[in-house]
This record gives sequence, C-alpha cells and structure tokens, in this order.
Amino acid sequence: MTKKTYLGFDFSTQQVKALAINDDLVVTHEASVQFDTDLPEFKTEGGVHIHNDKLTVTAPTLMWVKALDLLLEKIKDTFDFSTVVALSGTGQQHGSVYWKEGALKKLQSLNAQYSLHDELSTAFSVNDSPIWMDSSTSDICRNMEKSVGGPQKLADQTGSRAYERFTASQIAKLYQTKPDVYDNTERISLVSSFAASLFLGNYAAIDNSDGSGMNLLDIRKKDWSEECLATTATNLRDKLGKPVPSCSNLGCISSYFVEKYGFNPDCRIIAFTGDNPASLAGCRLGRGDVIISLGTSDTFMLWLDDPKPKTEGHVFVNPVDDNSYMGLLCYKNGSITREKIRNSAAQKSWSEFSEILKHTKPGNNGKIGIYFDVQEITPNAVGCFRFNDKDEQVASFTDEEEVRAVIEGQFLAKRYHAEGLGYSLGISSKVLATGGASKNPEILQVLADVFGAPVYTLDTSNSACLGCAYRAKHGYLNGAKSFSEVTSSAAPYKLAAAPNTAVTYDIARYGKLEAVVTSKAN
Ligand code: 5FX
Repeated sequence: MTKKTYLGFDFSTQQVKALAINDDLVVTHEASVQFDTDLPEFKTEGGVHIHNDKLTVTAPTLMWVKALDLLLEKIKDTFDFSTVVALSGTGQQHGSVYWKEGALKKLQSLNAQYSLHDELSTAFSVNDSPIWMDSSTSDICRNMEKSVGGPQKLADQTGSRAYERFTASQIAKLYQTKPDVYDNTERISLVSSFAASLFLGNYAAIDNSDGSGMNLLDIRKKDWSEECLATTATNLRDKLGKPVPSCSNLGCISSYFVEKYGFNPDCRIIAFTGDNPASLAGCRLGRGDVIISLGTSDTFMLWLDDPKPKTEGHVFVNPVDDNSYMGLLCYKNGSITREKIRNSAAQKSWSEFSEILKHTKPGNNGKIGIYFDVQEITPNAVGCFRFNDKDEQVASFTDEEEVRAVIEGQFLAKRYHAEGLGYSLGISSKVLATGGASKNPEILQVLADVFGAPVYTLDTSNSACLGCAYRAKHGYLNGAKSFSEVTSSAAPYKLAAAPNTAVTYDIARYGKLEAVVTSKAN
C-alpha cells in the first residue's frame, strides 16, 4: 500500500466526529454527526437527557451507535477507507456503557447487511448511559471515601477524591438500585472503550488514562484497586476487563467494517481514551508543559512525572507515555470573573483592561487579589479577598491594582495548584494557551511572567479528535518512536509572549494567602 492514512474519532457530549490525517499528519477529511439535529428521534438537548431530579443526566447508548452508522455513511463517498492503517478515538470522560449478557457474541458476529444500530438494538442492559454531567451520587461518593480511609486516601490511590461524575459511584448506583440489571451485565465500558469495541467487534480494554477517571484504577499499579472494586459492587473486576496502556494495539478491525465500508482487514484499532487525555495528545503536550484553556471557566492540564494527588484536581495516567501522568484542574472563576473586574475597574472595555495591564508593574507592588466571584472548586471557597504587601487583608484596591490583581491572582493559583500536584517547571517548559482570553496579548504576557515560561497559542477546536489520529499513528508504529517523535512534523505553535526574566513571583506566598481564604470560607 502506498498511501497510509490514520483516523481519529471523537464521541463527545453533543456530536460524533471523525478526522483523517495522512502520513505527514496533514488533516485530509473531517465529518461530524450532531445528536440533537441529525438524530432528533432520541430527543436530546445538547446530546443529553436531564432527568426530573435535575441531578441525573444520561444519554441513549443506541444514539451513539446510530451516530456512528450515519457518520460512516456520510464519509464513505469521499474517503477511501482501505487506506486507513490504524484508527483510534476518544469519548467524553466518565460516562459508562452496560453490555447485556450475551452481547459479546453479537458483537463478534455483526452482519454487514444491517446497520450497527439494528444489530446492537438489544445489546445493552442499560439503555441510558450515565454521563459526566450526572451529579446524583453524592451519598455514594462520601461512603466510598469513608470506606477507604478518607478523600485523600482515595486520591492517593486513584488520582482523585470521589466525584459524582466518576464511574465508580455510577456503577455503585446501578448495583444498589437495580441489582438484577447489574447482574445481567456482561461487561462495563467507558464511552471510549465502548466506541473502540464497535470497531474491534469484541470488548475493547479500558485504557489507563481514561480508566483514571473512574475512582477505581490504582494509577501507580495500573490495575483495578481491590479496595475500590470492593466498595463499588461485586464481581466488578470481571465486568471491567484488564486495563491497558493508552497506546495499545487492540487488534484488527471487525470484518463488519471491511465488508460494509471497504476497510483494510489489517487496519489496527489503537485503544480509545478520554477527551481530556486526547486533547493533551492533540496539543502535543510534552514533558514540563502546561495547557491553559481560558474560557467561561478555566481548565488547566499539565504533564506530571511524580504526581502528588490532592483532594482538588485530578491525576490521570498520561495518554502518550504510560510511565508519566497528567494533571487536570478546573476553575469555575474564569472569564466570568475577569469580565466582572473589567466592568467594575476598566469601564467595561477590554482595551482599557489591556492598557492597564500594559502600564502597571508585574508583581503589583506586592498586592495580591483572590477573586472567587462564584463558588470555586479549586479550592472550595467563595468571596473576593485582597491583601497588601504585608499580607494584611484590605477592603479595596485602586482600579489599576484590581485589574492586575485578578489576572495575576488567577495565574498564581494555577501555578500553585500545579506545583501542589507535583508539577515542576523545566528549562524548556512551554505554556500553551487556548480559549477566548488567549486572544489578549497583555493577559498572555502576565501568564508568561507568572510561569516564567514562553506562552504559545494554539487552535484546539479539534484537538481531541486530532490527538487520536496522532495516537493511531503512534500506536501503529508500536513503540518504534515516542509520541513526540511521531508528532514532531505537525504545524508549529505560535509564540505569543516571552517571559520577562527580571520578574519573579512568590508562589509559596500566594499559597499561604489562599489558605487564609479557604479557612475563612469554610
Ligand atoms: C472531565 O473530568 C469532565 O468531566 C469533562 O471534561 C468531560 O470529560 C467532558 F466530556
């Protein structure tokens, strides 16, 4: 075969997407199916059903299957599937799929004359998959933490304290409320490994990175934690299968796709992973690098070698290097809070806000502000707090101090929590910035100064899907090259700000002030 291509699939909350790259990593094809509009019969809003209690959130499992039928039908006239040597994919993290007793047999003998949707119409023991937006399992979470010795103990093992959206509490809910359905379940997949199973025509293993979002995987042993399994449900190890490194080659594509779409029978299926890990791959995050997404809320991902899980944030096994880790931190007070200060201190104008950042001094003459306009999750606190250069709390700042304080405070918090999770800045560390506020050069200058590292901007609109096409190539090469070697020819990032070397920030001081704030708030 002369021409090689790689496919990445993304089973996200609102759509299923596919993207093809050639051997030079250039994107050649893209297509998507939107759940709400392309599959109106499932009556979803934003791809989900929010139940009457407002806490339970699910998505119809068969909708995802039907979306794949539609997507492949859409692509087949313009794309030659026989060129695909490997494919991989991603799914929204934490969501779970329950295969009914006997489903494996069906999966192994799919008939290409029918759609996947028809073939698998009775394959699931639970028709509505719980997804990451569900928050109905608080009591189960608290019990789970208690039974392993507290939230920090659970985080030490699994990378996170118990979260409602994480899969263990969702499995426990099914086990406790519908024991017959649980017993009638042959296999439990994550959204990612469920999607991989469709292509494999067999149950696909859960990968270590997405598996870290379950409160079940011992992230150091890379095996299910006996203690966590026992607090969740009986016979769970068998229903989960054995977890594998995220770059694993799971086998060749099911004959269903060879017959129906003309795939090459040798096309490899590389383990699918979660959307955040896949984004890390798509952004080509390397050792010592961080990605900051500056949106309504801010998300922060980092490469970790020696993780120190905390009760805030998450540690996952790294999707591109099974011996490393990644950190994920979410901040509710992102743009919402920046905009509030822009309105009160910069005449509602981003250009005025930028002007202030341009002509005020880095370090803000020792003034630090911590603005949790809405209840923050990292850390769990609310309220606005201002400190002078002697660490004394003050009632107000001047407008100029306030503007600099909100931006410096938000970035100091990110660096402080990153270091808390075990992150250390290396000599070649990069900060990759995305999201709305990454278009503002003055904000990015503060980011470069606080991290003491160059800031690059990148377009992440397709990063999870693209990351999986890259991962497909990495997996196809089967360890012959590292992920960074495989992706070295991808388009370079754009340098947006270089750090001002005359400036240093006292991260430990910020930590002490945040501790004051949290003790007041709780
Ligand atoms: C991460 O922990 C999340 O819950 C979300 O980012 C989901 O992965 C979105 F799909």
